[in-house]
Amino acid sequence: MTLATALLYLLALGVCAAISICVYLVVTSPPKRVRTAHGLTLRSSKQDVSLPLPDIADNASVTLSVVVPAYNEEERLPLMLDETVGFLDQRKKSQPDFTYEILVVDDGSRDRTSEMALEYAKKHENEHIRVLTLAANRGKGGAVAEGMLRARGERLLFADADGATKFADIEGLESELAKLSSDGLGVVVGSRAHMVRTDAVVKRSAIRNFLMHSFHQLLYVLGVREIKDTQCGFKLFTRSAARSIFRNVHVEGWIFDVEVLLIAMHCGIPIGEVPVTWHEIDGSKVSLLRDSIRMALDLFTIRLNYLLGVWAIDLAATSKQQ
Ligand SMILES: Nc1nc2c(ncn2[C@@H]2O[C@H](COP(=O)(O)OP(=O)(O)OP(=O)(O)O)[C@@H](O)[C@H]2O)c(=O)[nH]1
Ligand SMILES: *[C@@H]1O[C@H](CO)[C@@H](O)[C@H](O)[C@H]1NC(C)=O
Ligand SMILES: [Mg+2]
Repeated sequence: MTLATALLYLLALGVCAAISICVYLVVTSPPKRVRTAHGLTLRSSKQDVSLPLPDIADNASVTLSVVVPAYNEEERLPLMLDETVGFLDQRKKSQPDFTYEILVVDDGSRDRTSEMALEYAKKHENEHIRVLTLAANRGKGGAVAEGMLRARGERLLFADADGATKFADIEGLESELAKLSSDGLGVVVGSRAHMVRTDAVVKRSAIRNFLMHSFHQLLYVLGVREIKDTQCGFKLFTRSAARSIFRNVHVEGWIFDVEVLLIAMHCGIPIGEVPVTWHEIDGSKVSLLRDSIRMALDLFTIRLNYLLGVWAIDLAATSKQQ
């Protein structure tokens, strides 16, 4: 066997391997969820019974919804709620028309996250806090999507339960959204890109920073180029944008933010990015190695499925009437 034939065999082997990996990723990728009320309970501190579930297709009935995905967050959540409620009650005082809801989405926690949130609401006599409990754990993407589809706001923010972002930074997102949204469509994402040269990032472990840079390279190759920080847990949507996007998502894990942005781009929804204050909070639930591999595979899955047309964006689901 000559060197040339050996190389040819090797090449053929490589192509076969690549094709098998692609087929595997497409075959094992999640279908779009059929959204039902099954396994969802919505409660406030007032009633013990489950409230009727609102639908993102309905008209808004509050000004702002804050959706908080929470998985085993009984320890970190109260502090986040203090800050959020403090800010929003203050705004309510200065703007009598302003109304809000905080929708804590308990992602099938094994601790007392839901009970904690309800007790918090009762103790502070806050009727704006609602708790949506998912029967089983779905991942951050699943929790955010279910929350968005059951929220009532004209505008909808999702914010991490650890309170890593200073809540007052929502003002920057709101003014950017007011500027860029057209036809009621718009998304503004919080960004930590300005912090890359600061201690918060430099002091992180080398492996973490290496993974962060690789992730950015991968995103660039996959076509997400305008947005510097896709993963920040602080994103604001108009109601129409949330309706278009969250009825079309497939991915429920950590990488869901990328699919959210890809759908927004596909639908021609304007996207803005605004710097936010961010402090690393202890108790992160991300496992570096396992979640990095998962995220890289999911990225390819997303790209392949849209490329091959296996996942299609249902534009009818994005229209208002329905
Ligand atoms: N780990 C995990 N978090 C979830 C899940 N569902 C929802 N979340 C929420 O996702 C948010 C982000 O979690 P963090 O552990 O702070 O992770 P992170 O902020 O992406 O990562 P760090 O930069 O390490 O803080 C929190 O509000 C979690 O409660 C889940 O299934 N697993
Ligand atoms: C929702 O709002 C639109 C426009 O403001 C209005 O025409 C429609 O009747 C409203 N629908 C309901 C169910 O209130
Ligand atoms: Mg965090």
